[in-house]
Amino acid sequence: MPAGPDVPKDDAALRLYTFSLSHFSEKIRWALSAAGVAFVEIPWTPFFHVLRARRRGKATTVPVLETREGPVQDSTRILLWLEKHRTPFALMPQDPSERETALAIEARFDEVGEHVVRYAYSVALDDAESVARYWTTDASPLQARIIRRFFPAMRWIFRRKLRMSPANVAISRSTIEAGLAWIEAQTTSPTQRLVGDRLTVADVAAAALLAPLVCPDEHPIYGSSRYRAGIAPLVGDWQGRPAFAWVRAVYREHRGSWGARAPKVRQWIDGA
Ligand SMILES: N[C@@H](CCC(=O)N[C@@H](CS)C(=O)NCC(=O)O)C(=O)O
Repeated sequence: MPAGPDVPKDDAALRLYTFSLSHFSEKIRWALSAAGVAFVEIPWTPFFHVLRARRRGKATTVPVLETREGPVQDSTRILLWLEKHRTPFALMPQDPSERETALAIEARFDEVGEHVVRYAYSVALDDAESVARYWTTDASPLQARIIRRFFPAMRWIFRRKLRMSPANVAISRSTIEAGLAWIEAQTTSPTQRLVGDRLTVADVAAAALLAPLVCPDEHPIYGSSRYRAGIAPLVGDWQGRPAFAWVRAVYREHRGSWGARAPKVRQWIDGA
């Protein structure tokens, strides 16, 4: 049985629509937890999310935050909404110049994050069983059957959407490599934060968007044995890099609880 979504218990809380697998969703899941903002996560299933997302925004992407004022789509817009409506939003620096720096770093790693998707899937998509598990983590039994039945077609569509080609994968790898080098140029130790001496949106964005490559223990999918084995050929050269140590340290020190579903999700990915 797929891990399945949690049933929302608190109607007053913000609702966060995600994919369990999505690193842009992880960025917001983490930002909300770290800032102490109550929310209920509702994980969607890829492919079946399209109409639900379109009803709430211009794009089909997650995360989407459902608020009393209406839905907010896009992780950066969600952070700006939180800054305005959940004051003081602890992850956004108050000092204007630090705030600008933090948002510029967040934007930089959003771009790296887009390349992480293409790079990770360049190998992961070859392993149909693993990807079927990632995509059906929160699926209903019918959705899971449909995904498995039509997996080859879905994979083909997905490769086209990602504009997967050897040349583009090479561009993605070098963009990620530049992101790692940038972290290494900014930090002298894994405990250093990117703006000031406290956790900000800059650290959360950089760590969450690199997490599919670094595979921190705290994430139930990226830290699973199955996921780590699949990604290993892509990240072997980077394991000893200070930027990887930095991401691991940010997760260890600041990630806290991923959510009550974490054991179920890990079991779904790694179970027999
Ligand atoms: N700029 C968006 C990017 C989000 C994004 O790319 N989400 C992916 C999952 S990591 C997604 O929803 N893909 C499905 C789709 O595009 O329909 C953000 O910051 O929220």
